[in-house]
Amino acid sequence: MNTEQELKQFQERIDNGEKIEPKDAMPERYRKQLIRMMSQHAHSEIVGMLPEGNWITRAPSLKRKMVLLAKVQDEAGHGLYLYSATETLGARRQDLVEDYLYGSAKYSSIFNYPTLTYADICVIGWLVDGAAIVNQTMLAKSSYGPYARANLRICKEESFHKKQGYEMLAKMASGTPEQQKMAQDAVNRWWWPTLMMFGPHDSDSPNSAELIRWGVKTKTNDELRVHFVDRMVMEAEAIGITLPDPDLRYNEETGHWDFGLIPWDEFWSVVKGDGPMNRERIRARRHAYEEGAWVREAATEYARKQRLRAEKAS
Ligand code: BYC
Repeated sequence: MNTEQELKQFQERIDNGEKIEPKDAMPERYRKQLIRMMSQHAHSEIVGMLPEGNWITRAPSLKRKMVLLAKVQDEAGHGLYLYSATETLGARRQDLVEDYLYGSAKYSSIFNYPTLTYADICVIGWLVDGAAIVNQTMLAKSSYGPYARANLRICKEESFHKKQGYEMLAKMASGTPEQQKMAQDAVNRWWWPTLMMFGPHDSDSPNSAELIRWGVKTKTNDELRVHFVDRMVMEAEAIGITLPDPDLRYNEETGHWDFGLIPWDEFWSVVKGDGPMNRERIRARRHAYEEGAWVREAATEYARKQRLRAEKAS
């Protein structure tokens, strides 16, 4: 698809709110942008299992252990839907995975921070999954059908993730002075990195304009961030948590909460690989990938034999 006329027809389909499906004609750049963004999303879900997985054996009760185990398994499922959805664009999963393990593909900055106490698990559920819901509810309206449908399903599960985190945090915030301190400390550490999840300011976001024109994103990074802060201010107040931003103020004119300067130097340093846990996360994922090679080989061989058997029988 290259001619002016074809590009115009494609844009008309987008503007009419039609979904683009895998076998439809699409500009090469649209396909490339989707592969970049969807695979980054898939890698994030998989890397995102590490900070919480670290606490499964130390969850404070059987109930909390079961909830955390279920949540971490859900994240694996999200990664798998998203890799499958990316494969509908002609990408090979192995290439995508190897590009982030040994190449330059990105994953969400948020997973490069450590989980120091159990309160971090509560805060990941509340803030990180809360931010993911805001971002992915928008992506569930994306112009690319498989990505939109994957996000719809993911959001249903994220909603349980956020609720369990908020419920635990509310309990901790009304517990002993020590528990209250732990809860507040975790919020203080995760607040700014969570705001960074939405990406750079719109003025520094090279991809946003194109993605919005093609309906892949339907809201900008800043619009989503403002929406998220508005929701979190109320939720924090309801459980007696203070958000660590002295500049947080309600703006009567805009009807939104204004907030302070995001530490962008920290964001870019994490994105470039120099965050507190970047090396550790990549090391853990490489180890799992390399140690799991025999499982992939066995599954491929099993599938080949099944196919041969089915062909002989038909
Ligand atoms: N971290 O032009 P921009 C979860 C990069 S997991 C790292 O604004 P775009 C969960 C960006 O890639 C859900 N990199 O980009 C799992 C670009 O670089 P490249 C995670 C970032 O695409 C387990 C450059 O900066 N969610 O919920 O328009 C447990 C310029 O940015 C980040 C997703 O992955 C970042 N935060 O917008 C718990 C959502 N931000 O690629 C929870 C899907 C920006 O040009 N992705 N960069 O080299 C998106 O919505 C969009 O891709 C972004 C960025 C908003 C992230």
